[in-house]
Amino acid sequence: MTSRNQSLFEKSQKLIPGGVNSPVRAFRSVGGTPVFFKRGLGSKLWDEDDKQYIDYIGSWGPMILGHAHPEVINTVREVAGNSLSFGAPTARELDMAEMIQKLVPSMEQVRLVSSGTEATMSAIRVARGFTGRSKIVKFEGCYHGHADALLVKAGSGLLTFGTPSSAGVPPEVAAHTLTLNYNDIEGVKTLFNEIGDEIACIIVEAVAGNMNLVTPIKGFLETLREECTKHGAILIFDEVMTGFRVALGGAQALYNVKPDMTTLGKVIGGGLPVGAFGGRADIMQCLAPVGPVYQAGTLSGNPVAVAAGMKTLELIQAPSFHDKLSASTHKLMQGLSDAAKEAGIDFCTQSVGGMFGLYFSKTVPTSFDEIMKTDKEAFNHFFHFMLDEGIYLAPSAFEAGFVSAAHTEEDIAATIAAAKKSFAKLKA
Ligand code: KE4
Repeated sequence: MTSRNQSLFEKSQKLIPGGVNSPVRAFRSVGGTPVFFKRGLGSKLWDEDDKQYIDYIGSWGPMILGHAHPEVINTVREVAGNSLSFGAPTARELDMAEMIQKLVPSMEQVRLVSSGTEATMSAIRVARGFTGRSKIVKFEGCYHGHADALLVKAGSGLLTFGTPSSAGVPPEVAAHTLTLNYNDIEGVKTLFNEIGDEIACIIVEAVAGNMNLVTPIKGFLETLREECTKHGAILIFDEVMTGFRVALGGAQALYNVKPDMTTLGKVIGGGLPVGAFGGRADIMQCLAPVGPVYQAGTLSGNPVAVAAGMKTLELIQAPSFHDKLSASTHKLMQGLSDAAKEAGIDFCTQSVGGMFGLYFSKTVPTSFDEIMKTDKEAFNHFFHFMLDEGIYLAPSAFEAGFVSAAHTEEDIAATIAAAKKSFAKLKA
């Protein structure tokens, strides 16, 4: 009997490319039919066939409180009644700017946008406008949204002039993007020794979550800071995923490295479209209408989205919120690792705050190359076995997972029990 998911997917592919509004949702990496959801509450989701799942994607990070948190929903209901948008300044945007500065002190000035992509695209433009330089540096395996300059993949080797990893990106645009290997401290030093004074900025996921989870090795972030300072380049921490997730103050608080600029998204909107970029006031003063770098947005600072974000940021400041989130995430990781060990499967895990990585490999990867050597096929089978058990993991071996404050001890236990069954099927 065709499920509603299948019939919806067949229809949606006729009107929406790949049947989805964002590629990773299409299950192309893991195969099978994507799940169409209609309702979420706390840690749970229900699909169009009324099947229940424990959700470990949380909309790719925003749902840190869990789905349909009553206080967030009530706030949205209240604010929406006063109009959905003005296209003019509101006091609430000032409240959000003050909240961001309180939680991320390096963001002396901030501008709100409507997505992480807008935030990183704008931050790059400001860095180029402030320095007068064109070259930017990113790291292979890091994803910063789909702005042209950032859809660039390295060739082989430590240093390469970028070639586009997407059609439609002119080679002339990609040529300004240099790509290094994440955690390659010597590669960073070599590049800056050679052309440091031509580099406008480095943009980096201070904890990488878009090649699966890869954490910075000791000295990596510090080296980026030192080299940027020495050569007058701007250090941008893309904390769209890590902001308010790995710690209340983000990765920069966790690792005590201060970037010149930071980009935010996801949690900051609580599930509604909010992004932000900001940093040193002298840099941000380059922005129109004060300075020569143009950037704009009809719905930037949208009152309803900002209200949802403000309520979310308020609630995650509850006493020991992040300690509890880290503890439940760690407990899940430990349980999954133990289950794999019992089954004799090469599998390991790691977590940072409320985000985690699952790896079908003997050791935790610390680089893109090591990630690419993990057993993708084993992950894909595991993903589907877990999905059958009602556990919704990221549909790709190259994504991080997310736990919310709504995940209970029972959820963690049920997930570990489902993993035991799934590992047994893998062994069979
Ligand atoms: P958005 O434009 O999707 O709001 O943000 C782009 C972005 C920027 N920076 C980082 C570190 C990010 O992780 C993202 C988006 N993350 C992906 C998950 N891997 C979003 C999911 C999707 O593309 O559908």
